[in-house]
Amino acid sequence: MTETQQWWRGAAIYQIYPRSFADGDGDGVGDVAGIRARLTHPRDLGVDALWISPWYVSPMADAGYDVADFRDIDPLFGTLSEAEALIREAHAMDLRVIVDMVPNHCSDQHSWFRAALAAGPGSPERARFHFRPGRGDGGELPPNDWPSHFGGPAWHRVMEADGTAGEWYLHLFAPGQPDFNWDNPDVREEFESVLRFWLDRGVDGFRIDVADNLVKDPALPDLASVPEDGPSPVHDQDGVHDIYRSWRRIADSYPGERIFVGELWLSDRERFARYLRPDELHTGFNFPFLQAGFDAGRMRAVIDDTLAAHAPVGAAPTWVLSNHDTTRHVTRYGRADSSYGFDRRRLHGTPVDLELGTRRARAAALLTMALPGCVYVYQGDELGLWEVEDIPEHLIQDPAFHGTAGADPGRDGCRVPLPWEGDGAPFGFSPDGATTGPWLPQPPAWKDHTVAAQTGDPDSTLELYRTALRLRHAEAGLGGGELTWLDAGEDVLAFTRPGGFTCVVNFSERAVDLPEHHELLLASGPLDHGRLPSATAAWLR
Ligand code: TEU
Repeated sequence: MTETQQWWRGAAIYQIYPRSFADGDGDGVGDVAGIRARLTHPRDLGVDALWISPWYVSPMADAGYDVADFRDIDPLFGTLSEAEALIREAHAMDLRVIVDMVPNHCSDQHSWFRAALAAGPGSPERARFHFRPGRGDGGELPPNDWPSHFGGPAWHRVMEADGTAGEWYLHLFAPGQPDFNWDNPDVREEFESVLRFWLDRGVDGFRIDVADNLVKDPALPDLASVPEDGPSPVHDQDGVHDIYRSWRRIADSYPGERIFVGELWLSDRERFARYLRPDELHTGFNFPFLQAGFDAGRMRAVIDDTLAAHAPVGAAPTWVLSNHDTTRHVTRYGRADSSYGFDRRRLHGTPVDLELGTRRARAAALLTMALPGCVYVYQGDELGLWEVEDIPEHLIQDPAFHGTAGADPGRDGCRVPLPWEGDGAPFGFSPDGATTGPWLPQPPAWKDHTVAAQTGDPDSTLELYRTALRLRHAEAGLGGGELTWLDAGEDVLAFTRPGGFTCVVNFSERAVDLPEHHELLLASGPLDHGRLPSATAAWLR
């Protein structure tokens, strides 16, 4: 691994969702063997690091975000020694490896939770979680009014050892994901040990799942009793920062630069930036940018807000267009309303112009890669994949779908296995002779979107990403550094970066003139007699 100063500030990071990246053993589900066999893909794409979504032992109530053992790999994905080999092989290709850490909750099959159930009310084992007696005469009502993200109350009642209905435990997500009690010293010690376990294995950092949720108001007050403008009892409690200060000390005690990126869905920019103080996390996902939609005014406002919020703490911003939880941006940008919110059901299934969505997605890719900071690519972004919105219901696995009886369409549509090569499913996702098809069906139209079909085609989205990432590396002014806006007219965003680099994105309906330049470095689509067409971006010198 070559050591560079603060590598994350300008890094391009590729998110691998192991279930859906590549299947090495032919069971229809991606695995570590598949990732190892396909490592040349992110290398050739030109990214600096991989973020690997959870691969730990899990009953898969939430696709691996329900962890039963933080120190081992699920047999579905492979073994710990394969994971160690993957880390070594990635390093040998100059790819850093970030693993997912899920500290808010574990699986109901985790040994600590099983011990808590067995030990009964009032035990030290239960104190590691949030167990409470129910309300109502017989304790038949949940302890408070908190809802689960996946539908229904955030509480589940357990059966005690004597066979009677007993206490309730808190789960902000699925019932199979009990929340840890972060006021308990065992929990803190355990996670510090888990971090060391993976740092000892050479990982370069951690993506922290729901990073602002860990600490709860100890009174667990009803949401209905909390003033609307007051602090939330569930999100962004001040006490969470202590945890990250101690985590940072651990990461900093290791050689090389080991980093954290927090999953922080916080709209308050000042509160967000607190997580990025110099002794806390290095970076946090910038979701307001993802949510803005393809809109010049909203995107510019978010970019300005982002830069302004990060400056006082000296942190590097991140730019994310999609991930394993959000509707793929080709689809979002193909809709009349291209914004994104948690009410996925609102837009799901409404008309999509995939051609328009693709043009906008390509332009947005050049925009994000030209902005100051670190850029994330979710597997399949580089292939121009869209959201699959017609998965047969009986195949859907996402607890967000099942917990809401289908009212929430869920997130499986962005988790469909990648197409690598060939004219039909499984498109090289599984090896020849696989016993079953991919865990979710791939659209036949993806035959034109495989890695093989796009490789060498200069007009393909894959080659656009490869060229853009190569230029981004070569241009000294990209990655970290300053941005200066140019006045390029209404509905056009244009800015310069150090070294005479200019990025222009045309959000308007008509072609516009390009600012003065002597070299066109790259464009997201063909120019129109030297002018920049609608929904197109260009990089100039
Ligand atoms: O996501 C947390 C989160 O807040 C949302 O993105 C979540 O997907 C949404 O509220 C569900 O409707 C993280 C992970 O990225 C996600 O995959 C996990 O399901 C979740 O935490 C629980 O670990």
